[in-house]
Amino acid sequence: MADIEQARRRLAEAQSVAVLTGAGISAESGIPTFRGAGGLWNNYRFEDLATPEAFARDPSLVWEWYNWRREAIAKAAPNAAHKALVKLEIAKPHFTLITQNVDGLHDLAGSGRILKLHGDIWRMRCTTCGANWPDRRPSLPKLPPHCACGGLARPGVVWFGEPLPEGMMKEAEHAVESCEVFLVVGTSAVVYPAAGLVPFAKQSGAVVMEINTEPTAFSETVDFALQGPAGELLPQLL
Ligand code: BJW
Ligand code: ZN
Repeated sequence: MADIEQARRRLAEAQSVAVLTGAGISAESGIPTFRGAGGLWNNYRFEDLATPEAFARDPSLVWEWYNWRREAIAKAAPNAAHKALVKLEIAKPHFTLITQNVDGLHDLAGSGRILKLHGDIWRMRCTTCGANWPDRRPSLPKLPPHCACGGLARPGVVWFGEPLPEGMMKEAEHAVESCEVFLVVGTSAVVYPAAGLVPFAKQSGAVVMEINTEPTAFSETVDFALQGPAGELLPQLL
């Protein structure tokens, strides 16, 4: 409890804050995480579903999985943690939200600018002409979907082995380098380059606070490792 009180004070004093979120922030909205208890990768092999090779092999299988996830995500609403970050954004002169999540719950909560490092499940991209468009339909009527040009469409997300959206990591690094407090919420911090932002923040002199229900590889090295659900701890921290 003393820890959270001290963290709360440090956060209140900061003018410049950057936040990195992961699947854990949406767990309380009912969206499964990837790793840990109930994680998607316990039941599915990412090599079959979340790589460009998997999509080239079997686009329909990959799309069935993404369609199932779209249906589940469409039923979910932002929770107290997503909402707390909107309040934080309003309160701070300098604020950057960096997320690994593709679920769009930060948008629905009302966050302004979001650096979506791993893309957006509600966007599509054409594998032929490169067109890129939003599609909010919870369930797609015909799989696999196609572009107006006739090319095969893919989910607008970043799979293993693919580069992150152009320039986005640079923007994230810039925000992390110049923040006073770096808040890391609900990520196992094992997927790079996103995970590298945590040690980078420390090296750049930020106070690093982690909120997670479990210890992570970085819990020992951060300034505050707050253990508990984000939907409870984040509102307490503000
Ligand atoms: C709670 C909670 C509650 C629960 N409250 N907390 C060897 C070494 C280093 C790197 C590599 C390597 N081999 C390959 C790589 C690179 C690879 C990588 O990092 N692999 C590692 C896994 C080893 N990275 C990549 O391939 C990336 N690209 C890249 O490196 O490109 C280089 C390149 C350059 C130029 C040309 C070509 C290439 C891309 C990574 C893409 C990741 N994609 C996914 C899928 C996205 C689409 C989709 O959603 O389907 O992104 S994988 C998945 O993991 C998803 C997530 O964004 C990402 C991170 O997961 P996250 O958010 O941390 O979730 P979890 O589930 O892991 O953790 C949840 C946490 O919440 C847990 O800790 C819980 O305890 C906690 N929690 N409830 C608070 N209520
Ligand atoms: Zn096209």
